[in-house]
Amino acid sequence: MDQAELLRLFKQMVVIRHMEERCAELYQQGKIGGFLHLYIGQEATGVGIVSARGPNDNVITAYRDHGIAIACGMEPKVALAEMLGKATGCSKGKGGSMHLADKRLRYWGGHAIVGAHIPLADGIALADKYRGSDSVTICLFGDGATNIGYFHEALNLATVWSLPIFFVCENNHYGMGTSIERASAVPEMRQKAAAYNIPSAQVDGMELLAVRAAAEQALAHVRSGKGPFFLESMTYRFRGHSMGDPERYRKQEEVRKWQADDPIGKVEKLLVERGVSQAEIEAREAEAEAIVVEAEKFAEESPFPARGGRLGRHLCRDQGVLRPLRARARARHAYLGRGHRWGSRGRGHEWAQTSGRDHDHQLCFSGVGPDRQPGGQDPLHVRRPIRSAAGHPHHLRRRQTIGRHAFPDT
Ligand SMILES: Cc1ncc(C[n+]2csc(CCOP(=O)(O)OP(=O)(O)O)c2C)c(N)n1
Ligand SMILES: [Mg+2]
Repeated sequence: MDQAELLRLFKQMVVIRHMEERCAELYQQGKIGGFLHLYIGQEATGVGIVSARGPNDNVITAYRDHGIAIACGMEPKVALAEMLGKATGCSKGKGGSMHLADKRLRYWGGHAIVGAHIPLADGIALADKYRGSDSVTICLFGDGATNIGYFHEALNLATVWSLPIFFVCENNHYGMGTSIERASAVPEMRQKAAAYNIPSAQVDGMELLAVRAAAEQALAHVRSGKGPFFLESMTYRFRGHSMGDPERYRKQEEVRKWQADDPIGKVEKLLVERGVSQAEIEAREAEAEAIVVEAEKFAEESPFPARGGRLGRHLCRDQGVLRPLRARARARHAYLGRGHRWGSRGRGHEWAQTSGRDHDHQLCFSGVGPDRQPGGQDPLHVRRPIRSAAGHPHHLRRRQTIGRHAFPDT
């Protein structure tokens, strides 16, 4: 890879890292609603894979989708606006963090149901094959998704129909709070591809160049008409599964070990080895930071979607929808065993609040604004602090610094 391309990808990774750090803050401030799954630590995988795609190749992923969206060419301001529920977002503020998508970029999202987008990738690839195009569909998913039925059905059909699909498993070693050892029958996710006669490889997902090279090989294989290929990228998320994850399932020692392998620090080191000056690297970092500052300003200043509209009518005003959501929230509060109260903040916005031992938590249901998604499938998801991040121990503990872990001398 030439210097200019390496610098471009370095900057892209830094943009993703900064954006994710800002997302964490905005979430703590209550400006991002619903769930938020950060990509911090996995940047080399997303950027390495997507940078290898051809102009007509499709990309589809799960809910840990912000980094992939940026790698696909989505402007950070559009992604952030979507997360803040603003009308200028890629889904007009009605999709949120887990549903970043833009068909003009051939980026098909952002999907919240584990594994459910894998058969969709089959469909996209089938359409391309039917039309006689040479496009490949790149389908990213987590290690946890390989244990679900959709995955197996989709891999089976991909071989039966010889579909042009590049399956990429981002193995970050955990599905929520469950380690792969406790959830998977086999230690390597790529072994599952063998059952469907799909050739596979494994790559160090913390090494940008290794991921890029593996992706190029895989894409060439698929594009030559040999059917699907499966790549397992060994990576790690430095933050919790989603915001508010107390991370009782892993030791900080383990997290620190992986942080020392920071994928951004590694690219920085490589740039220095290739003779790029520290000033040039810092200039790219500053440009990346400025893009994110500008994006946040744009998102904050953008308007919320207008009231009404089809989605608003269905989600907000249709009591038939709201009632079951309310019942579900009541059940959740009973489960958490905490006192609760109900209220309304106008605009069809129903909310509930509990008081916990450590700090307050809230669940929100709404069709508009930052709290527009139904929250809470489990205690990991619903435990999020109200408003300010001040004094929140998880937040303070996990602030990241770009590159410094892997490259302490600069
Ligand atoms: C069908 C389904 N079951 C359960 C969940 C709850 N859930 C959300 S994320 C997740 C873990 C998935 O782990 P993995 O595929 O490894 O992705 P990662 O979060 O590590 O990126 C689970 C079980 C869900 N969203 N959908
Ligand atoms: Mg995982």
